[in-house]
Amino acid sequence: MDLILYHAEPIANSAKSLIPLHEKGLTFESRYVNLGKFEQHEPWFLALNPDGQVPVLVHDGAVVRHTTVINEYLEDAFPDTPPLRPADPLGKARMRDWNKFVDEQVMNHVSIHGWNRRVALLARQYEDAEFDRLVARIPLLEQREKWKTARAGFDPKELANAERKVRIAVDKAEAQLSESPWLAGEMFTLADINFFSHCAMMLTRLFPEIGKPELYPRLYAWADRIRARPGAAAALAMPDHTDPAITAAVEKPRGAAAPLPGPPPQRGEGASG
Ligand SMILES: N[C@@H](CCC(=O)N[C@@H](CS)C(=O)NCC(=O)O)C(=O)O
Repeated sequence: MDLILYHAEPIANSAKSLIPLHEKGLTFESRYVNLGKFEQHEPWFLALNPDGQVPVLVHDGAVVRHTTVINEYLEDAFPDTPPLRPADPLGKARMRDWNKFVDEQVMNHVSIHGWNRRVALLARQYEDAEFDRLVARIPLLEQREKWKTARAGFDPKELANAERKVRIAVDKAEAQLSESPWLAGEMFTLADINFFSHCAMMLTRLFPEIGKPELYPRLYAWADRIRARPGAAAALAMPDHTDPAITAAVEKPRGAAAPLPGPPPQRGEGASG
């Protein structure tokens, strides 16, 4: 097999590269990396990605890292497959404008809520000494600190600030979708995949005050259109190996014993990057 993707559950960064592979109809070998078991920090994986993060693409033996780079690489390397990037310079610029926004101003703010909900449970599975041993192997200082904070609990002020940033991003997407059917214009692109994977697909579960279809009707209709696409649906249906007890705990709406208004979490909202 000349195309391999190392990835975790189909959400966040892993969904972001699994969706293009499926949308483009590319045959690839899926190699699952269990983040809950810290496999991404084992020496064999660090040889592929010294950052110790998924996903990683290997094409004919060459390693490609970072989702936005991987996704554009697929556009360049497989020009005869269905495009997910506009052909014209302005269309490309609009797509990259959204990708830059998601990568720099959305992803991390959603992520700390995901870590607060899910990764915290993974981190608390371990005794202190074993956790310290696992964390000591993490190559990126920031990720080391993030795992420690997930175990100890994030600062409520930091969580509130992140939620504020997410609301700004969701407002921006809703406004854009009143002007065009997709974020970068008339075409479904990598920008839609990016915002969906890093924000929209877990909005209801992580941010019950924001994630309501009545507040963001265009965004919810857009997300439904993405979920209905055969390629995206196939990517989102890829196996979820999360411990069922953790999934059950994670899928409870945040801070609520009783269900909150809004639709039930969609499939694939359970895990997090
Ligand atoms: N810049 C990287 C970020 C990748 C990333 O943050 N991956 C997460 C999964 S969503 C991960 O591997 N987390 C595990 C860890 O950091 O230990 C990309 O775009 O691929």
